Amino acid sequence: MLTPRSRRNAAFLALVTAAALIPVQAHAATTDPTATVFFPNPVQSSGDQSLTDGKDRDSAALASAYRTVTLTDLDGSGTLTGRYVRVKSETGKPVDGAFHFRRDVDQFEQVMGYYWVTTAQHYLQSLGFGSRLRPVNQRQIELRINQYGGDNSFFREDKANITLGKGGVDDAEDAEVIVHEYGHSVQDGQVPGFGTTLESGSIGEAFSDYLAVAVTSWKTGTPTAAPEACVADWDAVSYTATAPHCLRRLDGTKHYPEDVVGEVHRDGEIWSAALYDIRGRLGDRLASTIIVDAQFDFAKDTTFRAAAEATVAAARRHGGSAAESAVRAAFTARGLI
Ligand SMILES: [Ca+2]
Ligand SMILES: [Ca+2]
Ligand SMILES: [Ca+2]
Ligand SMILES: [Zn+2]
Repeated sequence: MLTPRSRRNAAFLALVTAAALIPVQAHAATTDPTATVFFPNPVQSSGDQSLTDGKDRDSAALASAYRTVTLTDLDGSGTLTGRYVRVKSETGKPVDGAFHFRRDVDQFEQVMGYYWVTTAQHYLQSLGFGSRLRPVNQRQIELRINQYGGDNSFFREDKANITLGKGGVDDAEDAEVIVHEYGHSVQDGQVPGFGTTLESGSIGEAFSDYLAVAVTSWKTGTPTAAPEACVADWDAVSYTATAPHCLRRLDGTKHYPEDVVGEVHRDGEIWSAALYDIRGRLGDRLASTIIVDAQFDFAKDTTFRAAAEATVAAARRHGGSAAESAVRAAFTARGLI
């Protein structure tokens, strides 16, 4: 029997129950927001090597390069703050609640930075890092877009953070530049302070180029209109005269030691060609699993030879003797073992 008091309590409880349900329903109805990005960059997606920066102007020729995607892992604040990256812009207003911009608006690069860093982390997780394998760089990094005058982006090892500049084509308009910088963060996450010498620094540049291609091919499909081995096809239109426009390539013919010139990006092409060869022999998934897992065993001042041996050992762990011989053959072909 319900007394007036218990009837009131029942009514109150019903209200409480309803109130408690509302946020749950609202939360369930909330979907991750959509955003506009390049996928991964206009030259790679269109194959049009004649596209130019045009001083950051948007144009009809670029219309087909935009793609609607979903932003995941956001903290719900409306800003580009999420599990794996927090975007801090030093140019333009910070993004707040809306994520659809074109390239002539500064917020476009902020959205690109958020989306592609998060995508790169998802790629690593898709290989099993953070589940069947140990996590790789599962921390919130900071990504800055600034007016740094030179055409360069860089990784600040003291903070594991990324700065993307705006020289030529804005660096963050090319997913491969973003993921390249994230590659340095990944290596720092695995071996703090990694890359203190010419050879270890070259491995850093090489792995970052490799990751840029692996992540973008994983997300957007193997390019059909541009060479897959070409890194930063869009950013490179500002500083390369010949097509295809590439910052660097993963399929060069450099050989150790006679092609060493003493500069990390150029010498890195010896290492990145070996990584790309491994990927060609074993497929993306096994190759990247081996390559990334091996890096946990690198000294921060590793030599090419020691790193190659660690990668061969990782190949044996993950793919047995067949993978081991494939990886050894790729390094042997470059003179690295
Ligand atoms: Ca721009
Ligand atoms: Ca640039
Ligand atoms: Ca590319
Ligand atoms: Zn780099």
